[in-house]
Amino acid sequence: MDKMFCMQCEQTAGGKACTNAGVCGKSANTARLQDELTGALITAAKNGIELEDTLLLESLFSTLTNVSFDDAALEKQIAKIGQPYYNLYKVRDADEDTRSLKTLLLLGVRGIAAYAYHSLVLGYDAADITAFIRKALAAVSEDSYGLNELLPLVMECGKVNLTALELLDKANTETFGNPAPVAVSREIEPGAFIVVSGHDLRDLKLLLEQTEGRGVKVYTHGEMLPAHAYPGLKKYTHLKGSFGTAWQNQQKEFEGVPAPFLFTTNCLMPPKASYADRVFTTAAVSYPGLEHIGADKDFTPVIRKALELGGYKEPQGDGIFTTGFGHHAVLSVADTVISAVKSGAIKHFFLVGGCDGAKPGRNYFTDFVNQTPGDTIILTLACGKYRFNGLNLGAIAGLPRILDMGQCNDSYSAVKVALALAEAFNCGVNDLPLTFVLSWYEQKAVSILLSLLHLGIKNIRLGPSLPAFISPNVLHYLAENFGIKSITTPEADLAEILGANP
Ligand code: SF4
Ligand code: SF3
Repeated sequence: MDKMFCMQCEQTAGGKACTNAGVCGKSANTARLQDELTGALITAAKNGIELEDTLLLESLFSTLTNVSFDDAALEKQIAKIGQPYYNLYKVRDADEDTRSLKTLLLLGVRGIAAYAYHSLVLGYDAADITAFIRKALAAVSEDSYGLNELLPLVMECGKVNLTALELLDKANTETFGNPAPVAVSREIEPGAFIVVSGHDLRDLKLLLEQTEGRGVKVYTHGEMLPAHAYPGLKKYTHLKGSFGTAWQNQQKEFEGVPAPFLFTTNCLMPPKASYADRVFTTAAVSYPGLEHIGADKDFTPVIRKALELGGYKEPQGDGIFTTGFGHHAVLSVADTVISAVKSGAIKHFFLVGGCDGAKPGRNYFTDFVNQTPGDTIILTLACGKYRFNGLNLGAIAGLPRILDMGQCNDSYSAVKVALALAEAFNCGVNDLPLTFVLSWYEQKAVSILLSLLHLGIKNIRLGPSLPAFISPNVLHYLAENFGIKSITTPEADLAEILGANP
């Protein structure tokens, strides 16, 4: 018998499932506990027991890839729920299409939970969203459910995720202001500093408050880069710049750095012994042996560690990353964009974004962007942007050709811009010269993909490989109805896209 069964992310073993240990570093025991936690949530939902929203969302968040590796923390969470667990092996033993759709629903719900969690901590009520999560969790346990019952739920999952993204956009912009384009320095100045990773802007804000006047600078890592664009965060002069690149490079990039790292969400990789003493976690992120900052958000241990390590003596690194092109910034120059399209200065838009990962096939996204013609604009978001956000591809109509719209959490911006363009040109989104070329890795990408399908967006290209949990019939359905396809080569894909939409 397999020691575990997990197929939820793109790097799953052999493109099928991790059955012995996770490629991500998750042990079989952790995988079992995450199944039990999910199973306990399913039982509660099935029996109409309304768990508190925070408990529900945080529990689901801790089952996302690269969030919790901590058996004791998971056991504690299971105890808080206090329900017998529904055995997820029942889903795995179902026919392949039922299994595929139930998995899609469950993973989509995990993604939604992550987004709703960030809104909830900023004081935004997510009750409509958690009501759907409960309904979806209960549906996973319905043995009689097949294609007819599950497909509509999977589509509804995309709709609800869009609501969650819209709520998060409201929560972030009302709390921290509208992001504005900004050039973020990649130089690390001498002196004590903290590197903060993940997606949670509230955690960053609290850390900035607690470090103010303490002689400790703060640098963002990975998905935290777009935080520099928010007036409510940028105003802290000790929020200095950006450290490193995407999550999968952390074991290399963290080595020998004289500063602590704080993970507010995914993607945490098992830390190497050489730097484990300086990695801190908070919220749903947890790893055995690492110091965890609790709900009181007292970051004193992190600050103490920064002062103790002292930082670099000389400046390190150079260059910039540009970010902050959220819907507010892009739509404020909508007239310029529209006339550039009308005059032929902009021929095509590509949304190239999503999650990054370690597979060599991900060079596709770098090559693709490098090969896009000079009269095209690349919108990007999430950590997949690190494949090309260091490139200088010039500008059109005063806009850089690569526009970073933010985190995966800011996907609502891309949707809003696409809908506004469609309205301006009086056509449907699918009639726009706009193509989605998405990379996926974990479950938040699954929920975003479902949102794009809910909006009826067609011909999305997905890579580097298709999810292992999509059965041939479900894939056929997605290809027939939405024209979803796998990426091939940048040359062939570009020729096809631009040939079809000159
Ligand atoms: Fe494997 Fe991904 Fe699951 Fe980790 S999260 S165990 S790598 S499928
Ligand atoms: Fe990245 Fe983990 Fe998905 Fe927010 S940080 S996008 S992978």
